[in-house]
Amino acid sequence: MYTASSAILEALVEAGVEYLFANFGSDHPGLIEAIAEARATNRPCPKVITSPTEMVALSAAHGFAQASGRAQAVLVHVDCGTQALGGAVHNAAKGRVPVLIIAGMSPATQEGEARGSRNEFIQWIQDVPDQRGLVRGYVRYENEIRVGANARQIVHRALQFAHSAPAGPVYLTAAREVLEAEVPRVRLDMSEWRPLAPTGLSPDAAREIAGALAAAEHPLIVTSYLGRSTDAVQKLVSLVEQLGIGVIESVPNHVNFPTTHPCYLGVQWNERRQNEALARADVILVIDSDVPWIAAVNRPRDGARIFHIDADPLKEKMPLWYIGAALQCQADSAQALPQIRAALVEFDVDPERIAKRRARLAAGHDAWQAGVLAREQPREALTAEYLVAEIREAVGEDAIVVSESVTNFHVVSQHMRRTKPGTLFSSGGGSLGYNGGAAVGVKLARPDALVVAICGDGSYLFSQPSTVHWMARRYQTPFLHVVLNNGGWRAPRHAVLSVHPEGIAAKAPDIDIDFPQPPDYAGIAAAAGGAHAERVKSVAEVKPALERALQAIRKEKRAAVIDAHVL
Ligand SMILES: Cc1ncc(C[n+]2csc(CCOP(=O)(O)OP(=O)(O)O)c2C)c(N)n1
Ligand SMILES: [Mg+2]
Repeated sequence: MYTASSAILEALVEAGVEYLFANFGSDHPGLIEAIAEARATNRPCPKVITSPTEMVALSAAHGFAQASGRAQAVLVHVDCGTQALGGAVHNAAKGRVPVLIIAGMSPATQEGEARGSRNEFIQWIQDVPDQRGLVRGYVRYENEIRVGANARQIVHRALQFAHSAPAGPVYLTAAREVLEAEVPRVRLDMSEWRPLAPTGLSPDAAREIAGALAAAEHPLIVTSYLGRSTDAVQKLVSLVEQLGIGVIESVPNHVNFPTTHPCYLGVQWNERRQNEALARADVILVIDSDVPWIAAVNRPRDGARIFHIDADPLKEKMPLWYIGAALQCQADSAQALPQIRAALVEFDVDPERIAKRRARLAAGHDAWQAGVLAREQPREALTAEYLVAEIREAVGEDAIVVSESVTNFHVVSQHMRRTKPGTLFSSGGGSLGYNGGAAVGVKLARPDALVVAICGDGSYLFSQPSTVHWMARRYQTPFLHVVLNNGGWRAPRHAVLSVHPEGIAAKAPDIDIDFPQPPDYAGIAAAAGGAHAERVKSVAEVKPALERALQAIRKEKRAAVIDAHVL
């Protein structure tokens, strides 16, 4: 039997989707039957990863796509399962991560008119006016597969959107009868379903930006997610070296530039102080960034010329956004950067001036590096800086780190000191709970890599660790999970202090954000997935705990959780 469900599975296989992160329900008999049939008849089918909660399913697909560049599929149950994806939809959208989400819908008939017609009470309860509206504000494309006959084409159209810049999640639904419908098998030529070809700069724009960078006294590049493309990182290094341009990362969610490079001037986050390099710069190229600076506390100097290149320069889904750019261009950074270099031939670039710039940048880089080194020295109490530096030394430069470290976001960015693109990710969004699922997804995409998730204690609970560690054992994706346990939620305290520094809350003994009786974080993972569990409270305990944890991962293929009590 070849049904619309068989066609959907076939489309996923021919599009290179390896995994279906699935949370099944009464809307899925057609798909479950088609999967069983594919297995029984040795037809190719994506591997099903049973996901006990939807948020973890989508976070895993998010991590997989970050590590591989490829969308996977997430299957959820009608409106309820869609809602249970929760903030993971926000994260995939904000992170511009390709993923295909498929949900069933309540059957459209109630008297047995077609196979799949309603036969359970819940199908009246789960019939809602606008199921797709639940995610419409977040997805790149959404549609209902209304007839089975073109289900395969619709899957490919959805994936085309998911992978075309700016990439993002897409959402398809289908009623139960449609998923059950027998359909003819169509012939498709996959070369007709490729994502949009990447775009470059117009020649005029390339010339204008090249001229400004060449003539600048203190040129600066600010980026957050250029590192989605390894190729772009290499091209950024070439441009920066040629001209002697400083680079800062602003809330990076990728490795955008080797942090040990002499032109690297560090990372900024929510610090409430002016970044010196930003204040000094006379020409600034913002390339692939959502928040290049926070103007109320940290901004370019008056008169600085700002250029902006981005896959999504208008920030189409952000109601408020502007950075005072003289020129904004929609382009792929890996295309745009060599165009700027090529355009430089038209301008006189004084080699002496470039040499001076390089020397000044190297001095700035050394000063930044010295600060990082000083902050990670051991102190009496266990600091996040020291812990992260020890993790860095223990896991090496090829380990892939996912970070959801909230008020320690910048600590992980700085002290992991990544050098290679694709070795550090954060969600790109603001809905906590990405970390554990993402680690499982990264490990599926890169089975040979050592995967490390570093998260806050609050974020650990948000990530549904019982689901995460059940999946980690079930699907053999052991990873190191480090909880930066600072006794609860520090971020809301920072927020209230920033708005009411002298307020009553600032002096109140309890503002309901501490976890005075914390759960046994590592024990949750041990109970749910047999993870190796460690708790460290002092500097001396860190190294041996990391060694034991890595041993458990490498030798016993078990995940390991370190509950680290940090300042
Ligand atoms: C889903 C979701 N709920 C609530 C918040 C608001 N929020 C932002 S930071 C934070 C606390 C995070 O705690 P933790 O992970 O321990 O990091 P810390 O602030 O202690 O560094 C909360 C609740 C959020 N961002 N996402
Ligand atoms: Mg915390």
